[in-house]
Amino acid sequence: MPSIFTKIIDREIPADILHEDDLCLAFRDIAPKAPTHFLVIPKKEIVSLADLTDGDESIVGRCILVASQVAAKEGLDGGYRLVANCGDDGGQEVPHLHFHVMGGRKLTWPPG
Ligand code: IU
Repeated sequence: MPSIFTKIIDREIPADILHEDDLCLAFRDIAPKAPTHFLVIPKKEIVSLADLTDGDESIVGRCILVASQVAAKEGLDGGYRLVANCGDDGGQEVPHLHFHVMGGRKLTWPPG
């Protein structure tokens, strides 16, 4: 089942897109938890980290590289956090793999 993020990839619903390439998309989180909060998602419909296979290495690598590059463009010079929630216990709500990038304030650790 395509998730809402597939609709964002397909431009069926709007999003503030920060980066797009052949493998992934970065866009601002609709409910930001930090002054800067964006998501990086693979275009491939992968549900979560738990569903990755060997062939997905380049996709995940690109997503993390894009996270770093967009964070730099967003001016997150003081640092930021990269998070991927996985499954119910991990607090994942949208069943399409995504990496949160949050910054612009001092983040606490550990998360709840
Ligand atoms: P989670 O890791 O699955 O809990 O995070 C999903 C995120 O997707 C969450 O931060 C939402 O605010 C965000 N989001 C969004 O940016 N746009 C949407 O249309 C929907 C969720 I639905």
